[in-house]
Amino acid sequence: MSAPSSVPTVPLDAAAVGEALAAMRGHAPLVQCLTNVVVAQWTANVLLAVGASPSMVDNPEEAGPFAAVADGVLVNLGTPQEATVAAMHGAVSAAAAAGTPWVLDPVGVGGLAWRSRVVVDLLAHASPALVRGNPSEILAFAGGGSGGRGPESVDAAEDALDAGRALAREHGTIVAVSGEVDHLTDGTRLVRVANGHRWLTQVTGGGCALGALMAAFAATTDDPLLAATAATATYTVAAEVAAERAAGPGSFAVALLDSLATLNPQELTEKVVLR
Ligand code: ATP
Ligand code: TZP
Ligand code: MG
Ligand code: MG
Repeated sequence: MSAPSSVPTVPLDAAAVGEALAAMRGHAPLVQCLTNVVVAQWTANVLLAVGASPSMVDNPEEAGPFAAVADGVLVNLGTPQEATVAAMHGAVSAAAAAGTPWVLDPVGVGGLAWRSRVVVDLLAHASPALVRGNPSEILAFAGGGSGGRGPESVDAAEDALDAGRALAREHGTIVAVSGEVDHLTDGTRLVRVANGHRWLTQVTGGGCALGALMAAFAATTDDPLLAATAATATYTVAAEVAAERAAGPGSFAVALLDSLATLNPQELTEKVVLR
């Protein structure tokens, strides 16, 4: 496996990122979220604020039929139960049949055995368009690392880059590794997004909601690496704007919803830092 520094970086056009935001808002994609109980409301609020349409259809009877008509699907393993896992199988299977992009957030994978097997089983249906996780989750998913501390990472994004690149190639997907600088790769190309604010780590769902945003952009952007980049840029630039108005994590969370709603494509293009 080659060193992270050998991965070619693609300074994706900042203008294309702004255009992806405009396109996403123009379509207001219906995003089905099978996510964890901690972050469901926050995730729905983030999607609504940015201009997408969330629906948390996560029971085994309805998840499959709903995925057949949704524009994008998020599968987040944060608090899995047997019923929600059955719903995830139905949703992923139906999304694959419909050609609908699905995003996998393998929360806690590696450190917890049952959900690690769930991820392997879900991948048997089809590869996700995107995998979004913290560095420990990406390392564990690829078969390395020691697992995280519950849902939190104990590793740095750079240290998970080789694992992310290998995963992306193996599954034909985009892997997004979160951190102070987000690292996004399709296994060959690498995009770094250097926006954001540390308060995102002090609001629960800081990473989980980004997965939902990736599903919204994947539904309306042909290039999945651009979709991941535009979602990350939108979220992290809005976070920077919000932090200027906030006093701490609480007021920041409220301000972030405001800035997601008011962020315009031109401002996004001007403020995104792509490396
Ligand atoms: P964890 O599971 O460990 O909480 P996560 O990937 O779910 O990780 P966060 O670490 O909370 O979520 O990160 C969410 C987003 O916040 C990242 O994708 C990144 O854009 C941004 N971010 C994280 N840490 C920082 C930081 N120190 N400075 C600026 N932005 C950050
Ligand atoms: N426990 C299970 S899932 C979850 C917690 C606290 C939320 C994790 O959110 P994030 O986005 O990974 O910080
Ligand atoms: Mg977090
Ligand atoms: Mg997380």
